[in-house]
Amino acid sequence: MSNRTFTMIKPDAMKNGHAGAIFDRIIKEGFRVIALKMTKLSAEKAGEFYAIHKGRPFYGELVEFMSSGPIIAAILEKPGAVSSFRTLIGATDPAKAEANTIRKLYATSLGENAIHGSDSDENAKIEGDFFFSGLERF
Ligand code: 3AN
Repeated sequence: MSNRTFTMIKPDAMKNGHAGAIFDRIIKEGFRVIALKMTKLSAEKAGEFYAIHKGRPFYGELVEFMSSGPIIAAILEKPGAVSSFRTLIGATDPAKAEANTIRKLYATSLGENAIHGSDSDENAKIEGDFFFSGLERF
């Protein structure tokens, strides 16, 4: 079990002014920030990041949304980071997310759901490497 995960605060949460509150919550839940940046994905880069979903009916919509505005990307550290962070963000569909999870509090809809969290240690490494070089990690 690795102790790192990768997250993005998505364009809906950025646009709706929730980034500060979300980040504050993440820190209060005991995650240490290893790497952090605000950036904007091109449609091509968003497509690459979500390549696993290519062919799904929502892929085009997802790529369009994720390249629609800035995001904040981060690598976070905590024991059992991947599962602990997935619990903190809640279910993909905010309507089904547990009370007080980040998606329940801040997500707009199933497609525009405020925050990403890696679903495995393997993907956490792939996703962190997608955004950050060694020089950007602390
Ligand atoms: P999660 O982000 O909870 O791991 P995934 O990996 O199944 O969920 O989906 C990646 C992203 O694709 C979701 N965060 C959401 O924005 C979008 N998505 C997933 N399922 C749907 C769906 N049925 N309709 C629209 N968008 C979806």
